[in-house]
Amino acid sequence: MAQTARWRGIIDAYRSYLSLPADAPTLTLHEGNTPLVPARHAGRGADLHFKIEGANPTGSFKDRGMAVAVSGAMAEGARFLVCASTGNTSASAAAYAARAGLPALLAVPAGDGAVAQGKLAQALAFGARLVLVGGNFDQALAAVRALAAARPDAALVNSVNPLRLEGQKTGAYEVVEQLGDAPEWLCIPVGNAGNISAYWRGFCEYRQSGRAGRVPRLIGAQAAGAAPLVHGREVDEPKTLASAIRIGRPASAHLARAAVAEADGRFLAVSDADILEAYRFLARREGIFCEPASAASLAGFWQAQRAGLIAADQRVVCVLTGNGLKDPERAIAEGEPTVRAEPTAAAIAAALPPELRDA
Ligand code: AN7
Repeated sequence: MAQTARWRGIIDAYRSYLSLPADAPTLTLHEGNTPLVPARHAGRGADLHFKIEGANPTGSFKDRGMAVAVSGAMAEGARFLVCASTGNTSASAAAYAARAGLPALLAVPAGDGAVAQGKLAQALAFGARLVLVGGNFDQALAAVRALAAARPDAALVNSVNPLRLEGQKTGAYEVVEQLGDAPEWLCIPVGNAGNISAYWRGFCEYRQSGRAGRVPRLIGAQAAGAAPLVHGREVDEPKTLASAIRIGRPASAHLARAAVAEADGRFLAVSDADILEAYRFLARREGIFCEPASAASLAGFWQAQRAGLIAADQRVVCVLTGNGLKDPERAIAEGEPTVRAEPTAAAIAAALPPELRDA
């Protein structure tokens, strides 16, 4: 692995592995090189690790793909970036657009809770033009694809842009480098189905070049109300509290299906209750604050373990795709009630649980 002390992002580390035009600049916010943290309790007998993609510059894995896609857009001379998003793609596009000096046009679903607040805040902070579309993500994506097809001066930076998956496959490279080989299983949330396809490509490339001795089996975790790949048919009105993966017509469904078939993997539907249980467990028992969509990977792991698919001592990686701060409203809703107190030691100590009130 490129040395951590001089880490300068994924293009610097992996350019020769990326199908990026030779004249493309190295646009970077030093994304990648994220921690792989062993679970303390969540493994329940398995050798479980978390890939903390929330540690990326804008708080999600999208930065890996965006660095490459926006570098490519600069090489092409694009005049603006455009994307549809459930929030993280737009936050990342806005940041890299700012860095590149390009305008960003972001189409996100309108409506209460359609996009988590932190992601909207990021898009606005980075100065992007935010368009609230009267429809869901799938409709917004269809619209921006049409827009980009009619505008040769636009760079579409959704994961239908091949450079996005090129960047995102570096997550798999890092997992292999951090563990010394691929894990036996990789569990990952699936929305538009780009990231699972990118990880699979990364693992296959590392096995082919001899850097890895094996490829993992894949668990693609979808929210039960937005699980087209589990049920084999598109979902017109996807529903889940995990707004990042509220997607009914995944653009990379074909790639993801092929990946899971080759990997002898599974797509699993996890309920919102299971997602919340994993979300709370990660924060309260592991000290890891991810967003609800990311917790779907742990919920998927637990489901596969309960079903006997994953054996007791196997090595597993759950990709935690986004930072918990992306969705502050969910965190606050799930928190313990707050209490008010006068500014005295006794009043504040009274908030301790009964068994801790006396020294
Ligand atoms: C935290 O931002 O689709 O299956 O528009 O934000 O590659 O889509 C986000 C997806 C998982 C699913 N976890 O990845 C968007 C968007 C988080 C995400 C996914 C997303 P894909």
